[in-house]
Amino acid sequence: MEFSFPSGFFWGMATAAHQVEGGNVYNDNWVLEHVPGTSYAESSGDACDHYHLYGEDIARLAELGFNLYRFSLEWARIEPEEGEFSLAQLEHYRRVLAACHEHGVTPMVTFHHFTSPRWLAAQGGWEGQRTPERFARFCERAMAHLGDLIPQACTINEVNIGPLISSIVPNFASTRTQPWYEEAARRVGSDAAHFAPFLFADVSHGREIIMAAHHRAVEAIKAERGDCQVGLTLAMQDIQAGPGGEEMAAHMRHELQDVYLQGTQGDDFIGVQTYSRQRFGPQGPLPAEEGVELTQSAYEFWPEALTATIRYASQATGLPVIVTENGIATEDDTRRIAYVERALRGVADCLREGIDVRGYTYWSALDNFEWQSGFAPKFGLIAVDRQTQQRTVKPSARWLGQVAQANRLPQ
Ligand code: GCO
Repeated sequence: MEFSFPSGFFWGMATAAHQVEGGNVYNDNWVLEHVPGTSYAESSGDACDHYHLYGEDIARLAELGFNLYRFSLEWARIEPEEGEFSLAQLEHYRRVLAACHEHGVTPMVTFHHFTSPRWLAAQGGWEGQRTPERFARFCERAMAHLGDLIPQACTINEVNIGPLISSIVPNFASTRTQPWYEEAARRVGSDAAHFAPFLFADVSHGREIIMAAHHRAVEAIKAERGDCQVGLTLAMQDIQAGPGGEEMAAHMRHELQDVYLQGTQGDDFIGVQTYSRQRFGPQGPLPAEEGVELTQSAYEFWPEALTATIRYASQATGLPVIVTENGIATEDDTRRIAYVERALRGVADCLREGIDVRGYTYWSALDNFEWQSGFAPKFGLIAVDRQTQQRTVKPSARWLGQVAQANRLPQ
């Protein structure tokens, strides 16, 4: 069935600073990538050199028909030492924001997307009691310089990523006892017990700190610009019960989703990020079901997860939903189109049911640095030759751009 989206619907592409900019040498992740024996497949290096090529990337996105660009500010560039703010770097992001506005693209700015300055990591990172106040100070300074150009903001990307990873990756907690992790801790001037980059923070200390940081950030952003639409984003899976797994699935929904969704009161929207489903049995996570296609990141090809998570987030919070990330890692671009089309049919169903969905953002604009997996997984709508930094628009980008421009999903 053909479906017309509400007028003003956001059609976005997303990136994150560390995954595309290149040369982000001042943050904690750079250290993790560079210690001997690291579990990172490779260094982020020059990434997609988006730090210099943002102009052409934003122009291309607009030309393809998209009207929103979600990207993140790199805290470690803006505040490379505690309390030392770089006006030159703030000016860089002013130019990025201006490029969006010049092309009629709404910028959606993420203030924290996984990476943090080394000095923060040296002081307890995302288990440090003073981190919320330090993060709020950064948000305040960034907003003071950039706020007039920021209508939409995400405070923290995937507030629940730590517990999510440890619930599905066996022995993830033991990472912190590995020699390479200890060496990274030493390099930032800490020790393994106190070195807590965002992706490795222990949930028993981390959750309250992360949510406090979110609340302080909302205040700081709103104080500078009251009409800025602010929310957090959540890594959501359609959590399903396998045989006998009802209780475990309900427990995981509570731990990974509800406790965070409950902390969004007063926000302007909830950012839903979904890639797949996850089934649980009585003892824990179940492997992919036999016969279900796998993506490059070994997730089940399960675009219907988006419908389920939009409904879940909307019902739990009563807030408008923005899909801040949805996508697939694949070398086969026809599977990307198939995935997005099915996901969008689900968004259309949610809108028909009366759920206030404001936009759909595809992860990612570019083939980029996928954290520990390096550059192998291809999430991008646009391919990047990392020798020449030349971009190649994939058919999926044109397909989704046409849907965006028409604001309509064809039959
Ligand atoms: C996340 C992040 C992105 C990832 C994407 C694909 O959701 O983990 O926001 O940084 O690259 O999700 O795994």
